[in-house]
Amino acid sequence: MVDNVEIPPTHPRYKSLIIREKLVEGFKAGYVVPQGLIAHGRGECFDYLIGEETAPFAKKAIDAAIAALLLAKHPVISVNGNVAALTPGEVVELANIIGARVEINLFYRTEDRVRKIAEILRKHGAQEVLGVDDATATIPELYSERRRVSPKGILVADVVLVPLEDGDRTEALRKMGKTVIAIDLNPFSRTARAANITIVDNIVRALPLMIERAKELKSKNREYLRSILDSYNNDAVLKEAIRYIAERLLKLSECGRVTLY
Ligand code: PTJ
Repeated sequence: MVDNVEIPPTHPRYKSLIIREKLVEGFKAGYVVPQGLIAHGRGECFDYLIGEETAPFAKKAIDAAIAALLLAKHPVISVNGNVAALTPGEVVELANIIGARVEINLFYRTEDRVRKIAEILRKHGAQEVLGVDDATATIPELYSERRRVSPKGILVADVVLVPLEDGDRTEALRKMGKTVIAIDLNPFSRTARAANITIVDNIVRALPLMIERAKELKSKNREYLRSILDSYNNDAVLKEAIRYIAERLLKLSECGRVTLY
């Protein structure tokens, strides 16, 4: 039930509508920004293009991402408004499995939003949330509110997971020598191209798969994890994503009919 309007589970776009409603609820509660709704629309469009399922290129990136996070000394998962609305429980669960810290980092930072997002994460079991009262350090050469980071978190992290990100911070974090893992449905975005590892998938599918893989890979030795990372090539994975979309569209354009009736 949303605003007294029932979304029937039989609706062909039920899952997608429920995801939208989570963001709208977050917007009404004041922790998702209007720009977050626009960002989601862009994501939805790319999700249509990849067929709304996790493709092989995303699975490769997920394996590399988990290997990097498990090998890291100071892994950090960065959380913004959209992430808090869509996957708060999954962020906390993944952080617990891989031993990562969770830090709130917002493009449109206000103390009120930070407080609300921290509350949501704590409600989902987070013992520690960085970036609340301790965002006292700054990322050099970054002039947006995203520059404010915790000295215990992103500042000293060697690997940072940045879901639904804007490109500037990814580039700035790379310049600081950090390994950046992005989750971004748009394989053409600056973030996707600047990250070391880009998971081109919807965060609502990617995070549960990351949790599954983290449980499996956690027992493997460091050499095994290193071999996954060494054989990973982000440029090749992004090209695979673009080719996948192009071939899928070509196939659709050549099939008998694309109309429903
Ligand atoms: O909460 P704040 O203040 O930190 O602001 C968050 C937003 C998302 C508004 C801010 O980071 C922003 O403006 O992001 P961009 O530059 O619009 O980039 C967001 C990227 O995430 C776009 O490339 C979208 O395609 C992608 N995206 C949107 N929804 C999803 C997604 N990727 C994966 N899963 C999604 N559900």
